[in-house]
Amino acid sequence: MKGKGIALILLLVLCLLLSGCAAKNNPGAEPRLLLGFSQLGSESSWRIGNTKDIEEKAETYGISLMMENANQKQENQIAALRRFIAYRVDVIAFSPIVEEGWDNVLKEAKQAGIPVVLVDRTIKTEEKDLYECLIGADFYQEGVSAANYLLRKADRSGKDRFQIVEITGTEDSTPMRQRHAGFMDTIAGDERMQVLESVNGDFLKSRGAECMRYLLEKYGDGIDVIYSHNDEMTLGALPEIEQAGYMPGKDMIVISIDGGQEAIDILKAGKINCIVECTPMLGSTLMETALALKDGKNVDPETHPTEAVFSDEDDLSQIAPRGY
Ligand code: GZL
Repeated sequence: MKGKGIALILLLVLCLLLSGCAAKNNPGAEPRLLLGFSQLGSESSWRIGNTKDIEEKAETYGISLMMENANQKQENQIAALRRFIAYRVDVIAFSPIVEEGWDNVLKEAKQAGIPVVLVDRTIKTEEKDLYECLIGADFYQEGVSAANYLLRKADRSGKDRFQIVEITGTEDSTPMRQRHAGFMDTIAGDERMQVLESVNGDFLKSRGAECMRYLLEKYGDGIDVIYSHNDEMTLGALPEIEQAGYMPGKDMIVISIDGGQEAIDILKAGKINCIVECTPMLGSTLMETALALKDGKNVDPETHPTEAVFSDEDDLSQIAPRGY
């Protein structure tokens, strides 16, 4: 009996805390719904901007948000989803760190009758109807855009050989798989393009530096192009290129993805040649989708934000402040 009493008290405390949260989000009125969101981590400026946008938009839309940060661990995300199910939230949303391994917990959400929204990244599953929709970038297109920039630059240069190194994001994540595929499919068949090696930087600045050090030691001035799957790893790689005696953006073409303020400023300084935008501002679409699902409305299976490409082909003075 004693254990049950403690559990009841804890649940009561949690409800009081959440109602306080609801009051903050939407003073004077009941929250419109309770959204459980599992964020995968805080590995990059992109991720931090994404988290901030989701928190701000929950407040704007009067939605009570239970957010849990998984610190880059899939098991933490699965545990968070189970807590959301136990708490009987109205809608579950999460950004899956990798594509595989979600079937069991998503079947539990389905059995509990709680709709699930994928944010930013997707999952691979043989099961049907484990989630309602995906809100996130078209990463394959981002890879295509990166490669198309390189092909245009190659055409202008008149050179007949471009040796490429690739620093990839988190293994088996959607952006890593699709940014790689989009880029490689686009350069395939162009005899000028030769990929020397792809190494995994896990979307982290420190790992981007390690990868670049390794690649410079192995290939040195044989490197003509660095294709990096996110700005964080690019920011780690640039000092390594300079310490090895090369000028990034001049001696080596640097292509990156995300488009946060720090990287855009370095693009303007000429040390990065091209940044493919990947917006983290997915909060409004997520809140509108959650409200539609709560009301039993149909939602689009996939929503891809419109994204730009910023490069040394453009007038970079026109780029508005990035907000992440
Ligand atoms: C892309 C997102 C990626 C970013 C990285 O939508 O999943 O994860 O490109 C982040 O910066 O780590």
